[in-house]
Amino acid sequence: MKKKAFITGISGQDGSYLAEYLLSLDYEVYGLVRRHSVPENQQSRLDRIINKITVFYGDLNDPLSLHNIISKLKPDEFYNLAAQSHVRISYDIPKYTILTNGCALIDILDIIKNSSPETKFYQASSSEMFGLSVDDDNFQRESTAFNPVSPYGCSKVLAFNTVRHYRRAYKLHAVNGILFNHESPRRGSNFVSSKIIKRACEIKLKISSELELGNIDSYRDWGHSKDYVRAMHLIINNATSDDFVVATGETRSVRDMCDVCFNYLGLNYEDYLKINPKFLRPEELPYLKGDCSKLKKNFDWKRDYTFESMIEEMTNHWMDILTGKESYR
Ligand code: F7E
Repeated sequence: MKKKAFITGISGQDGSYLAEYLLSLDYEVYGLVRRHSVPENQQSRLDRIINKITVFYGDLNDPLSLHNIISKLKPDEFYNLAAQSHVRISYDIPKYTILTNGCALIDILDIIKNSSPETKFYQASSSEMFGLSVDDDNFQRESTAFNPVSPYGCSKVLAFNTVRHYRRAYKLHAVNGILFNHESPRRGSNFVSSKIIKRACEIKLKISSELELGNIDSYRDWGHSKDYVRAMHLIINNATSDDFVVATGETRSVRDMCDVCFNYLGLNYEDYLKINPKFLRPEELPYLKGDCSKLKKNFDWKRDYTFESMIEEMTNHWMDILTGKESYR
């Protein structure tokens, strides 16, 4: 019998790549989407696979909708990828962010405990939980203390701890993947990677003349979403419930990202960059670099993309979109 996987956030960057990956492993794939007024926008990342998956309407903030689905479906694997995932916006809607990303976990895990206790549960935890904490060797890892600097980071710490609590108290197979930043052509255009790359392509095509950013001297550990969804599947299927960092072990600044992308297009970012305080955050997270040696020790996982090859793929994608060529990656 085929295994059943249920993915919240299936229409997002990670959800859509994970759905494709699980289909390739012969899973039955189910997912949760929220009602949107323009469904075309919401489901564009699922266009290629929409006939191979089953999508339910629901919401993390509506436990009844989740109960109705989970108690009937009883999935083998539940991936909780849905979230208010934008850190800057979380300062504008802090309570909504904490309710959706944090408090909703209590309902979800209780539904699993009561109606489908054999379901394996994966929580999309985030490097944003580390905030200002860095170990002496300049890495963050599973043992690094959490010191979040945003409502988003706080919400993810709540979810992380709720998962651990349900695993210890009720013996659920519930795990956290602590993912550092990960990008792709499917990244939303208000995250910095897509924002820089889309605008650089527009400048190259003379549609735009300027790139406005906030803090360009913050450092992030940037991987590719396609590489990271493979790690999610390994982590949820680990023999014991455990938590793993997923990262590249390299850190690059926002400035570096501008440099690599503009260079690839034969441009100099300094000719176009303007700093706009509107894009600064009330509290900044200056530096992230993840140590994923625990993941590599436990599983045969390695990444296919480098920072440069990811930026090239994203740049080619946006060039195709802006010049009217079909592009689906
Ligand atoms: O910002 C700086 C900004 O919004 C990256 C999410 O997936 O990863 C992501 O969170 C950096 C920050 O991602 C602009 O201050 C400068 O230092 O692409 P971002 P993020 O906040 O790191 C974590 C791991 C998650 O879990 C989140 O869900 O870029 N930055 N200027 C800017 N950022 C944006 N968005 N826009 C700017 O104009």
